Amino acid sequence: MSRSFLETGLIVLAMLLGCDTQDRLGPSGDLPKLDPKPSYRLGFAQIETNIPWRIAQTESMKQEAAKRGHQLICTYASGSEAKQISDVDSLIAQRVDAIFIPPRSEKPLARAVLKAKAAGIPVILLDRGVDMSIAKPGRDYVTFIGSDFVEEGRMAADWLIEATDGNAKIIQLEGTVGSTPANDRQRGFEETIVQHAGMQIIASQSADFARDKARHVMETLLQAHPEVTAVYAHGDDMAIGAIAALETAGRRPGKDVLVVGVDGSRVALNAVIAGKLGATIECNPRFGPQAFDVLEAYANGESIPPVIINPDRIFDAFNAKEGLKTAF
Ligand code: GYE
Repeated sequence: MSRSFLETGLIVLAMLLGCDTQDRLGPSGDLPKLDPKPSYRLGFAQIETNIPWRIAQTESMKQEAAKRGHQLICTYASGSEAKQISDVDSLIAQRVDAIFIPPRSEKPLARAVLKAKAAGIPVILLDRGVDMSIAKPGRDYVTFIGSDFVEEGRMAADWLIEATDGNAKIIQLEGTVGSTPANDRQRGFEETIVQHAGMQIIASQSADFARDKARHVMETLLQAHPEVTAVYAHGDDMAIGAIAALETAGRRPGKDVLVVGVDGSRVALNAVIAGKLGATIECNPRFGPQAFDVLEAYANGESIPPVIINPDRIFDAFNAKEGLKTAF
């Protein structure tokens, strides 16, 4: 297909500006529109149902939808990317007005976002991102709402550096492979500890954000690395699993092995109060009010920033009780 002089000129200009030509040419560059309506039929393609963080997020989405009079069709992917992709397909087939997705991992779900876009359905990403070389905010999906996970990793590292005087042999329990929080919590943590010669990661392995997996992984790692003095878990459930493994092995979590987690969950805050967990970095799962505010603003034609970051606190022995008042 031959291009007009003007098209060729625009392509060259876009290339010079470092932009994907799709951004500028043709209707595929546009985000699907959402007409302002008093009530929507919406999809929420949730990852799983069985961890407190996910349960709290789903609850918050359902409550807020009900409060505002929207219908929310929830699907649950049982922790499987393939199922989450087919859930998005089914929401597309049901012609919902828009879809909220917390992508289990970045690459596979980027394709699902593009499919929804091709079907003319706007997508808002909640709490996890997609591979931005495949799908871009403001072009392929409306926005990402969630935490700055790199910053969370830095906060966990800063706490551990201070608590250990910059000397620790660390086991890192990573979240789901290829997911934004696992990638970025690892990056923020490692970038920070690298500046301290005494902070050393002796083993790093995924436990998929799950408590039982973390307990098993930790049991094995403990045998290979009895010299461990600290555990950094990308999620509180894994931190709790690690604490259980440490106790089974006769180690004293919080005393001879310091543990730091992320999420600020109720069970984690109680572990902080019990002296077994050193600290947990907040990552609030209650997305409902914000998610629907953004959706409605988008429908009203307001310009939406491509990334919307929620601020997080750190909970340790000083403020864990305070955190319990609103914890999930
Ligand atoms: O930290 C973890 C959950 O994507 C930010 O997912 C979320 C993470 C959260 O499984 O506990």
